[in-house]
Amino acid sequence: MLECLDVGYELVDPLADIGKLLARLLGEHLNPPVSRVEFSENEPIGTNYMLYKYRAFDGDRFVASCRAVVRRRVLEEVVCTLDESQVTRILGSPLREPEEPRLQPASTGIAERPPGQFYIDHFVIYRTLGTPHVDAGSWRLRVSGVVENPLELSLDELERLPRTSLVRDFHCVTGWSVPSVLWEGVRLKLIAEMARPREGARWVLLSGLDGYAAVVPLEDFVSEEALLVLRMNGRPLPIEQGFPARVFIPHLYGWKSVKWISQIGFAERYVDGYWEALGYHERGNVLLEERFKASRGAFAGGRRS
Ligand SMILES: Nc1nc2c(c(=O)[nH]1)N[C@H]1C(S)=C(S)[C@@H](COP(=O)(O)O)O[C@H]1N2
Ligand SMILES: [Mo]
Repeated sequence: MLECLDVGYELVDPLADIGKLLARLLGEHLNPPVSRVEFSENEPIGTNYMLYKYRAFDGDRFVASCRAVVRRRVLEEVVCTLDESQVTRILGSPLREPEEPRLQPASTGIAERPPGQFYIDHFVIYRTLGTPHVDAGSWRLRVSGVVENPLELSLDELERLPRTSLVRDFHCVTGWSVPSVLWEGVRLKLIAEMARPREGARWVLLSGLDGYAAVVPLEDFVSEEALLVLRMNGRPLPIEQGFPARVFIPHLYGWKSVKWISQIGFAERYVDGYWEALGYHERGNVLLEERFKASRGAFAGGRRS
């Protein structure tokens, strides 16, 4: 993984400029170097960002896939995934250990219509790693990490815990939102109270049966409206939407809403989940439009444009 945050590079011709920049960047950091960088596609992420995807080759050999985040003609972030033999991590200046993210103060409320989103009337189903096989009888939710009381809950046990329901919109980081979904489940705060995270716990890694994972700050995990969802719109979760249980935290983007949840791990240090490793934000607060990690540059003092 080659990761550059806070690039702050002004683009004249995005397609060509990013290609050249990637060729230079990969040339500096890879051996043997890259002989060719090819544009593959671009995709809007909300109404304010464009994501450009490239592939890099050494002759005919595929070397890396790269994602470049552009906001108003400024290149903000570059993440390249290299083949496993070459693992390099670059954050701002070369080869530093990933820092603990510094997060802006944020509220856990979600009253307004969030910036950069458009509303549609149905969910777009995502299953980046496929739909896992689920056996409700043997399924367990494991709660572990820096906790006093690790838990293992069956679906029956979960269903007997006190329920909460709320109507909240769902916001995917790519820009679509679904209004007024009825969510029903158990407060994540209750799960935390049962497991009792230790003093130093700061982050929670949520993992699904499909191998997908997302990370959230402890503070957001224990916020009043954060749910372990068992039912949506008055029905049990459809299999493709995470049966038997998924997470939903109304003020965070949808990629944090892990489906087919099977593990909740409390940790002292930040770790990337699936999309965070590809450049998406550590927290993903919807009202602050925390789509990409680069946005923390605004208060880390690194913005150059
Ligand atoms: N286990 C798992 N959870 C996941 C995903 C996934 O691929 N696997 N995709 C995430 C993303 S990016 C979004 S926007 C929502 C989409 O929820 P939906 O499939 O119910 O529309 O699920 C999230 N949870
Ligand atoms: Mo998403």
